[in-house]
Amino acid sequence: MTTDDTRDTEPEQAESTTPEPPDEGELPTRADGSGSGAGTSDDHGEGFDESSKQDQLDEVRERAEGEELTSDHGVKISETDNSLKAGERGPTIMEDFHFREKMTQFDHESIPERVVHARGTGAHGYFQPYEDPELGDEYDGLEDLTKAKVLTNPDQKTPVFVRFSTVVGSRGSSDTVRDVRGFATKFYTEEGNWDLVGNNMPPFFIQDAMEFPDLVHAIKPEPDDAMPQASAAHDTFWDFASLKPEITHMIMWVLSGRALPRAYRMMQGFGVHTFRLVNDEGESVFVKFHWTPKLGTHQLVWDETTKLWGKDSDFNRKGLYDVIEEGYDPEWELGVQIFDEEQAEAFDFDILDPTKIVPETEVPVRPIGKMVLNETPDNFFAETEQVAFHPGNVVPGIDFSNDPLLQGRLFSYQDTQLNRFGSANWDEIPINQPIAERHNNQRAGFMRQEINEGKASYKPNSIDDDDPQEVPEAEGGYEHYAEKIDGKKIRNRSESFENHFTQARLFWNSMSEPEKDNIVDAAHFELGKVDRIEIRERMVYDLFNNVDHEFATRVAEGIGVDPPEEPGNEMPDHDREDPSLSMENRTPDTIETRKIAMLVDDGFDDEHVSAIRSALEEEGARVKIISRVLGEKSGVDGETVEPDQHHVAAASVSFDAVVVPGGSESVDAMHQQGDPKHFVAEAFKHYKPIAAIGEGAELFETVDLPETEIADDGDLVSDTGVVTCRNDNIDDFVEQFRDAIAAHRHWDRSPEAVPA
Ligand code: HDE
Repeated sequence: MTTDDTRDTEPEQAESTTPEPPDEGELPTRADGSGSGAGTSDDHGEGFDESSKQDQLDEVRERAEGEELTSDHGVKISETDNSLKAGERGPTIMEDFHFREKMTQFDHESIPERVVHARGTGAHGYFQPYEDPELGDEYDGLEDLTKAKVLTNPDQKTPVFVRFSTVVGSRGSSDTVRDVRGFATKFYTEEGNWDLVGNNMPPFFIQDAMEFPDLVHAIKPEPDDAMPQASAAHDTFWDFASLKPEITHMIMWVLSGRALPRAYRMMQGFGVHTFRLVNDEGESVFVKFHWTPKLGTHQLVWDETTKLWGKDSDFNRKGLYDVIEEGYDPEWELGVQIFDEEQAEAFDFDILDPTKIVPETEVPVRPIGKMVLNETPDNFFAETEQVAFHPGNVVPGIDFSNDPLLQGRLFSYQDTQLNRFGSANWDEIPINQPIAERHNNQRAGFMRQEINEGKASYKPNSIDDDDPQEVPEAEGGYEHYAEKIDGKKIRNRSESFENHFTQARLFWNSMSEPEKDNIVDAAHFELGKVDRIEIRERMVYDLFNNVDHEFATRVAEGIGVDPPEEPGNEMPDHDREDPSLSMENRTPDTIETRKIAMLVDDGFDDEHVSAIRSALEEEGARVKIISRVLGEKSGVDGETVEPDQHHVAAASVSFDAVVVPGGSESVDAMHQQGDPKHFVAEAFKHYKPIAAIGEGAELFETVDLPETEIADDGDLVSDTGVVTCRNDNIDDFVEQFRDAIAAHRHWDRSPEAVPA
């Protein structure tokens, strides 16, 4: 977001028919477009709505435009480039308060980065439950299951701030590393803040919070040489992993394309742990939270990610920022899996074990609402860096399970904020403040902002009428679910946490062949970086061979380990699959927000350029013109275009697809340049849709795309996502290209021989 003036309006819409977020008061529809609703009355507190958080932040926003320079204490400053000296060439004088203040502020302007999830990016938006019963017969709302209004009142848009992150890398590391992604949402609900601090993968590495420091020490850069940065591909991580069979399921996810998300807006999110919902009667069911992106769940490929480290290392951060600023507001559907004690008992895993998922084949995901991110922060430090999440922030109707990982997190997050902010008053930082009113006797500490009036800061008190008053549960006071617990104090792990391979195998079975290939390739890279052979052997024999024998054999063959002769003793005897696990089944038919490179030079075919651009933009794609140098380019019929980027700065890895329009002069010029040919070859190598029309198709012939048919005169050919056209039918050409873009990646290619 940029100025105060534009804050209350929607970001400027791109020149396209990009769907706009619903107007204030409009009821939400399903992320897939179904459902609608008629307006109903708002029974919530007066003035609480989607913009409540922004209104609150407005009070502390500061803009220096047109203002005078002052010290922190309001004294006008006459000169800020030269320190005060004893004589023109003499030493600096201590009394220079402006120098001292400026330098002290600078010396202290960094705070400790997060020990994990240091690199991230954030955005504002809102969450709104769907209107009951627009989702079909099955849906009957959650009112009977939870008293949390944030999840049940379709008239309520609750403001949110979401921070996405990588886990392992430090604050300045690259975005596209192989890693889990954090997906943390702060809901500023009318009943207080609720933080859903999740990841983009539903299981976790370990089963008990006690193991977290070990996991993180193992995966972070090694302690002696501080290498490698932002990567698991080193001995200590795989040493730890190979000795912890419970990690196997998560390892399968981390080796898959899930760890290389195309964009934050194309990523699922999961609450990971089992939580509880609690209703007005104090009854409880278990719940797992799922975020499903409207734009599909998509991945990058490994070679592409490594190039992005250098060419576009802010790729995911920039991706989120750009789409919101350009007016395409990313959207997710919130879904829940609900199950009770009895169902939980019947599963072949323990619902308290965070290395397990509840397969969607067992309990379907029930959609309950949508989240839209529609505003970028004004200040990265004040908002994205200082936002502080805590899974212990829950509201009435949402409660914890006994998952030992979750229980440990309830301590760690508060503690970590003390380290980051040096004060228990981190909740007073504007981005962390609830919108709900708060009154209590915690009134002091470092950097206290609020001025609490009154004499009594204790309870009970008679001096101030015993205020602030406790609130009975029936009137909205938080009450923990009264779970009956009867047990011995014991440092132990439940036997029900022991099944380590069933779901790892379920995941492997559910992958398409290209996804399996990706997993094997990833294992070759990761374990190929491990020096110690015994670690590589343990991974193959003790873990992978208990998932799938063929998988273990394929991994072994690439990393100098003798392939196992027999399947492992613990390999589960099942061939179950869960289609929801494969990203290939999460590809909706849309090209919205995809970034398309159009390669041109002077003498391009005007009709091609305008027809392709308008047709794709009409469906919400973002077309960018790329040329050898910046500055106006002219078409044969006199149209001009202003390139968005030039070859020295642009790379195919930053785009989803590439198209080369005709125009003999333009294409001849590109024949003389290496960059456009490399651009096309590299996009092909990364399985992206590529298209060329008219003379543009000649460029594809020069590039020599293996086993791919290119259109002859009079033809239109679409072959494994390569669309070429040598006739006048531009409409059909664009349609084929559009479908190829919607498919995202074309795995049925053989790009191995492409020199890119
Ligand atoms: Fe975190 N985690 N975590 N984690 N985590 C942190 O808190 C921790 C876990 C997650 O954008 C830290 O404020 C422990 C699971 C996200 O600001 C820290 C354990 C899941 C973020 C911490 C876990 C997560 C964090 C570091 C095992 C998915 C970034 C900075 C018991 C459900 C939030 C901070 C943001 C951040 C501890 C495991 C997600 C140290 C002890 C499981 C998305 O408190």
